[in-house]
Amino acid sequence: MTTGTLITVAPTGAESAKAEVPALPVTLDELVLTAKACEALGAAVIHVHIRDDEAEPTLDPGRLRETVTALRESTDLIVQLSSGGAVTDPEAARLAVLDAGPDMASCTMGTLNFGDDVFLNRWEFIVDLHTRMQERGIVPEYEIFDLGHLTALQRLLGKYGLPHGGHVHVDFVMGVPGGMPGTTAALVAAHQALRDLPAGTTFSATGIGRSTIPVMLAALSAGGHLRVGMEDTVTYAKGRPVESNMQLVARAVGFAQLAQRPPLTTAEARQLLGL
Ligand code: KMH
Ligand code: ZN
Repeated sequence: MTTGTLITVAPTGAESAKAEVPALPVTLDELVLTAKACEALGAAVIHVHIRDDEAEPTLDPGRLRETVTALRESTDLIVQLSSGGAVTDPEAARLAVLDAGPDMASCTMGTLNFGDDVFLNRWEFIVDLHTRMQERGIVPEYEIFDLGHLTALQRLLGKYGLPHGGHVHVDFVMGVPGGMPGTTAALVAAHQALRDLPAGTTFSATGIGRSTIPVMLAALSAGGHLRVGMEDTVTYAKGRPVESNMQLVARAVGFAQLAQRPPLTTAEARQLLGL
C-alpha cells in the first residue's frame, strides 16, 4: 500500500567542517531554528549530530540532553540521535547517547570502509545498542550502508527480537565510498532484500552527494521514505553549494508531492514508526 512520505532531515552530521560549509547548523540555536523551519516545510524526523564550541563533533552527554530538551520544547519533530557519531568516537560514548532519552536512535548494522576511514560497528556492539534500546523504549532506525547489513539485521531480530514498538524501520545510506552505490539498481536490490525482514518493514533512503536525486526518485517510486540534509549533501546542483537544510527539505517535499505521496505529519510518522 502506498502511503505518504516520511521526511527525515539530517542537518549537520559529523563529517563537514563549519569553516568549509558555513551554512551548516552547529550551535544549539542554529539547530533549533533549522528544526522549526524544516518541520514547517514537512519534515517529521530529525537525525541529530551535535558539535562543541569549536564546531567539532561531540557526544557530550550534557549537550545531548540539552539538545533533546530544546528540540522537544520548540518542535513536534521525532528526535532521533545518532549513535554513529564520528568515526573516531569510542563505543562507550556511542552507547551513552541513549542516556539522553531520544525518541529514536540510529543503529548501524555493520562495519564498513568510510572514505579513507573505517566506521566500526562490531556485532556485539550492535547487539548492545539494540537490546538497550528495547529496554529503554527507544525506537531504532537501522542504518543500512550495504546489502550485508540487511542480513545482519535479519540475524539480530531473529536472535534478540523486534525493537520497541514492534515496527522495523531501516534507512538505506547510499553512496558512501565503501558502501553500496547510490543507484536505482542498488536501491532495487536493497528493497528486494527487505522480503527477508518482518512484514511491514519500512525504509527511508538517502544518497550521499550527487546521488541524492537518483536515490530520492528511486525511493519514492519503490514506496520508500526520504532522508535529506546537509549531513549527506552539501552541493544543491553542479557548482551551487546548498544554502540551507530547508532548501533540501523543500526539494524533497516537492518530489514527494509530485509522486502523490505528500509528507506525513509528525503524528502520522509516530504511528508509522510505532512510537
Ligand atoms: N558519521 C558517520 C560515521 C549515524 O549517524 O548513525 C556515522 C553516521 C551514522 O552518521
Ligand atoms: Zn548520522
